[in-house]
Amino acid sequence: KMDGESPYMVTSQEKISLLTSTTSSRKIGELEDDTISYFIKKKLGVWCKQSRGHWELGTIRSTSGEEASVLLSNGNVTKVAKSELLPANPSILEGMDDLAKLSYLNEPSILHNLKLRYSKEMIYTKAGPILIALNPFKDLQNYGNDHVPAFNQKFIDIPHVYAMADAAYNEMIRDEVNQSIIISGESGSGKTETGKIAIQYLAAVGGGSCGIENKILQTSCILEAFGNAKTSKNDNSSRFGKLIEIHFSTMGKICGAKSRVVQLGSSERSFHIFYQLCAGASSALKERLNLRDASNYKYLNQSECMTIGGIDDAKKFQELMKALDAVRVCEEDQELIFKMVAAILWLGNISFQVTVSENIIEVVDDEAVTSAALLMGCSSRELMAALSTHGAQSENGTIAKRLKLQQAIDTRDAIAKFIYASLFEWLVEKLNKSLQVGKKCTGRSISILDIYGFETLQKNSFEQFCINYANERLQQHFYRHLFKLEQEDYESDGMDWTKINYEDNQECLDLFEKKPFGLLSLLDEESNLPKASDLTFANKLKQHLDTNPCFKRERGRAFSVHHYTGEVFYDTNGFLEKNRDMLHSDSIQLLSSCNCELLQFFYKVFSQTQKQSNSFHTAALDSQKQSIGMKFKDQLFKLMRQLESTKPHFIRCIRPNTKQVPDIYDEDLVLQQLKCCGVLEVARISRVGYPTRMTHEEFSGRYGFLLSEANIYQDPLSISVAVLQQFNIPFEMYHVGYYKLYLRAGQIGALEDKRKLVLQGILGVQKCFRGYQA
Ligand code: AD9
Ligand code: MG
Repeated sequence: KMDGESPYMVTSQEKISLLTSTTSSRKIGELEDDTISYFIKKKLGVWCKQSRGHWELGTIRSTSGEEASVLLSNGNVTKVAKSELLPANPSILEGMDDLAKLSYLNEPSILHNLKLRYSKEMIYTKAGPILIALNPFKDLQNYGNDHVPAFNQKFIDIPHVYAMADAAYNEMIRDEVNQSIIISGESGSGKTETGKIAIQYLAAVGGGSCGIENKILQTSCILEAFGNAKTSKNDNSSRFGKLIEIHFSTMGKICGAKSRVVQLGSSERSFHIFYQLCAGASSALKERLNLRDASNYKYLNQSECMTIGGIDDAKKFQELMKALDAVRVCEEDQELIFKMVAAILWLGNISFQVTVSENIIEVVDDEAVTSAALLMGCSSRELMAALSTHGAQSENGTIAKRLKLQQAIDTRDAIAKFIYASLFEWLVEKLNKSLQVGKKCTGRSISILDIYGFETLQKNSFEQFCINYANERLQQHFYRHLFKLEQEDYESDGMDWTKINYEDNQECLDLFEKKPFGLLSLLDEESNLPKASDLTFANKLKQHLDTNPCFKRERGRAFSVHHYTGEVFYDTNGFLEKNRDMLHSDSIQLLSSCNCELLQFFYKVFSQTQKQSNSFHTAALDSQKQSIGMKFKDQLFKLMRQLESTKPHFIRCIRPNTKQVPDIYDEDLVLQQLKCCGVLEVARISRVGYPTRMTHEEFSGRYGFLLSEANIYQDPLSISVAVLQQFNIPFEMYHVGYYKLYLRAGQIGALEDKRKLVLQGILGVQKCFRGYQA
C-alpha cells in the first residue's frame, strides 16, 4: 500500500508475492489503480512492455479503463494495457551495487540495473548474498596484486571477486570454519577465469615464503591444457568440473592444495594439449614420439578449426612445460605424458579394411599401427588383434571372434578415450602430491568450485542430463544454505522470524536418484540388457515414472524433466551407448600386457575401481562395470560431501552475449541465465521483510550528521534510533536489532534523498565560501 508521499513503497501485492513466489514467471508489483494515479501525479517512471517482450522506460500520462497512455523516453506516445506496466525504480537507485537494494525487483528493473553497470565496466553486482559476475570479454584494469591491499584492508567496499575471496578468508580465520566459493554459470560465462581471480587473491593474501602459491597458480595452466577444448560456445571450454581446495596454516598462510575433478564426456573439438604438443614439441621430442603436424591426425583434422584466434599453441606448450617444471613433474614423467598423448593421436589414425569375399575386417598394417604400438609398448600384432577380435566363450574355451567394422572402430576409440581419461586423473593426482598439505596446517581450507552450469539446448542429450542433474544438487545446497542464512541473521539479532516455507527441489533429485525407480537406476538397468535400445529405455521410464510430478512423458524416445529452471526436454538418443563403459575386457587385457608403466598403472586403477563398485552391486549385476552415469553420481556425491562441511559463498557468472565480444548486452540472454541460476528469487528472498540491513555503525556514520541535535547521542544504536525518529519513519517500517538496523523496502531511498539535499546545501555553502576567499 502506498503511503502519502513516499514513492519507494512495496505494494501489498508485491509483498505477498515476495513471500510466496519461488517461481519467477509471476509479475512482481503489477500496478494497482491508486498507485497508477500516484505515478501520474508524480511523473514517476514505469516500464512499458513493447513488442517481443522488450521493455521501454516511460511515464504514464493518463488512463482510460484498462488502458494507459504512456510517454516513452524516446518521445513516442503509446497505448498499452495497464497490466503491461511495471514500476521503475527512482533514479537515485540507478545502478545500485546490490539488487536487493532496489525498491522494485521486477525483471526490467533488474535487467536495466545490470545493463547500466555493465556499460560502465562494473561487471560485478550483488544479489543479496550472491555475487553476479557479467563476463566483460575484455581485460579490465581491476585485478592484480596492486588491487589486493584495497580489499584486504577494506579501503573499498564494492562487489568484486576479491571482496568475496576476502570475506571467505576472514571468516575462515575468524570462525575457524572451512569455506567454499561456488562458481556456476553457462558455458563461456567466465567461471574458470573467475575461479582463477579468486585463487590469485588468496595466493596474494595467503602467500608465504615457501612459494607454494605459485605452484597452485601453475596448476590451472596444466589442467586447462589437458581438460579444456575449443567449443562453439567458448574457445577455452573446461570439459570437467573441478574443486580446488586450498589449505592454510594457523597464521593464514597457504600450505597446500588439492584438486578433485568430475570428468564428463567429449567436446566437438579436441583438448588443447594435442595441438600444443604438435606445434611446440622440440624436434628431438618430435622424433622420439614420431610426431607430425596436427593436420595429419584424424582425431584433430576432422573438425574444421585447427587453430584458435589469438592463441599461439607452440607458446602455450612452452608455458605448459614451465608449469610442469614448477610443480615438479619430473622429465621422465613429462616424457611419459607426451608419449601417451602421441599414442592417442596415432591410435586415431588406425584404419580398417573389409575383405569383400569373406566380409571380415582387418586392421591396415601401416605407420599408425606401428607408431601407436611402439608408444604403448606392445607389438603391432597384439594391438591389431585387440582391435579386430574379441574373445568369446565356447565349449573348447575362449575363441577369438572377429569384430564387425563399427565394433572395431568403437574399440579403437574406447581405448583412446580410456587412456586419455586415465592420464588426466593420474595427472591430477600427481599435482595433488606435489601440492601436498604440509604438517603445520590447521586443516582450514577454502575450496573453489568451478562446475558446468545448467544447460538447455534445443535437443538435450546424456551430457545435459548429467550436467543438469549436478546443478539440481548444487541448487539444493544453495537453497538450504540461503534460507538458513536468512533465518540465522534475523534470529541472532533478536528478531522474531517466522520461518518461511520455500520450494525445495528434493522431488526432482528423487526423480534422478531413487532406487530402483529413479532415472539413473533405470538407465543402468536398461544399459545392462543386451537387447535394449533408447526406445525401450524411454518406454521403461514412462512405465515407472509416469506418476512422478517432475517427470513428463513425451512422444517416442523423449521425456521431460521439471527442473528448478523449468521444463527440459531430453531425447534419449544415444543415452544407453554413452552410459555404458564401452571398454571390452580384451582391450583392458592389452593394456595390462603393455610394456609401459603408465598403462599398467591405469590398468591397475581401473581394476580396483571396478572391484569397489561391484561390491555395491547386487549379485545379479556382479560382473557389470560401473556405468558412466553412476561414476558421475559418485564423483558428484564426493564433491558435495566435501562442500557440505563448508560455509559457502556463491558467484553466478553470466555471459552477456553469445559472440564472445565486449560491450554487447543481450537482454533476453541475460534474463534467461538469471532465471536459471535463481538470482531473481534470491534477490527477492533477501528482501522479504527487511531488504536493507546496516550495522548501527554504518547507519549512524552515514546519516548521523543529519540530526539537528547531533551531540546528545554517543553510541551508534541511539544515533540510529534518533535519525529514524527525526525523519518520522513509521515504526512498522524498521526493526532495531542488537547489531543491525533492518529497514523495509524504500526507506533508505527517502533518507538518501534528504542526505543528498543536505550535502548539496553544504557544498553550495563551501563553494560560496571559496568564492569569497578568492
Ligand atoms: V566453460 O563452462 O568452461 O565452457 P567458463 O569457464 O564459464 O566456460 P571462461 O572462464 O573460460 O568461461 O571464460 C570464457 C572467456 O571469457 C575467457 O577465455 C575470457 O576471454 C573471457 N573472460 C571471462 N571472465 C573474464 C574476466 N573477468 N575478465 C576478462 C574474461 N575476460
Ligand atoms: Mg571453464
